[in-house]
Amino acid sequence: QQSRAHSVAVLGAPFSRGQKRGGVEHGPKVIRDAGLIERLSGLDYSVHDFGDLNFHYLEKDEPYMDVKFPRTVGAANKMMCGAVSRAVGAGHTLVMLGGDHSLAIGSVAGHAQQCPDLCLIWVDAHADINTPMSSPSGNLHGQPVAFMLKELQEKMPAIPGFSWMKPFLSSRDLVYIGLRDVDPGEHHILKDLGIQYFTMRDIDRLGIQRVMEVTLDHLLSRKQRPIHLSFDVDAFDPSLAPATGTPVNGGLTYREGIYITEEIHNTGLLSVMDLVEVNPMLGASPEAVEATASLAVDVIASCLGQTREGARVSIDEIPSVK
Ligand code: EXY
Ligand code: MN
Ligand code: MN
Ligand code: MN
Repeated sequence: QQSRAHSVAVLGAPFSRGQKRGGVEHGPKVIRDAGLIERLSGLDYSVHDFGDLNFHYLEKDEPYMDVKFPRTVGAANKMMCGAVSRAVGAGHTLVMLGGDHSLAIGSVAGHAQQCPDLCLIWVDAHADINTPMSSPSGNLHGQPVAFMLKELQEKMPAIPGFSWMKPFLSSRDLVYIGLRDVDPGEHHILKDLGIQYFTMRDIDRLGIQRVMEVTLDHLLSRKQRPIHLSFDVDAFDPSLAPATGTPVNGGLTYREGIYITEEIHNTGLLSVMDLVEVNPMLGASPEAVEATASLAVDVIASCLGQTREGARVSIDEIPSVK
């Protein structure tokens, strides 16, 4: 039996200003509608649904250089940071439901306030490590990791809306899994900082078992510490997760995705997870949206101990004939 917190908090983050497509703010609702709370309760947790954060979209929020909605995204993340910090401080394992991936800035920052020695596993088709200068789009959901890393401090301009935070993560405390759409500037940063990453090609070569072994060894061999998992649903192949804003062919299979989360659960160290970029307005059909949301629920349940072997909730003996 893995040691685990018996209290899970769920926090919805209906926010979309980190990118330009509408609909991702409805992610929390469709993931809840797919049965998240019931699934987690069935895993024997006491589940605290904290509801949704109430974000404010500023009416006047001019781009800074090319960065879109900087003050709105900055304020949302400040709120996120406080909420995550309080939940972790109160002893919950936290599940954050996005919303777009810019929200990870506040989620990881809030987690780090309580757990300064945390490590970060980023499962995504994208590296989300553009700086405002390297970004091809100006969208902040492609930049959250750049805000976190101490090593990039000098490459980051002072973006309005972000004066509340300072970079807090070392590049050696981060591992990427699932990459297959990395911009030139991002590739340069990954190489320059020596960040550990596994592209889909690496998963093809090594297999997901070896990828997870190296990932956990890289992050945990020096010391056991809290894990933050930031899971972008677009890491999955678009055939499995069609309802998302930036799909990229050739993604994770269902089994690879679930193996990743099972291994993370088995460490007993998962402390906060984000599940982001589910956009119900982009599914081609209601079935496509339901498939994506239901996949999100499977990922979260697996992170929290649902096994393919069964035996999660133990019984004492074979039921007797009545
Ligand atoms: N790399 C591209 C950009 O920075 O605009 C695309 C980023 C998509 C980010 C999605 C959420 O993971
Ligand atoms: Mn167990
Ligand atoms: Mn992402
Ligand atoms: Mn992505």
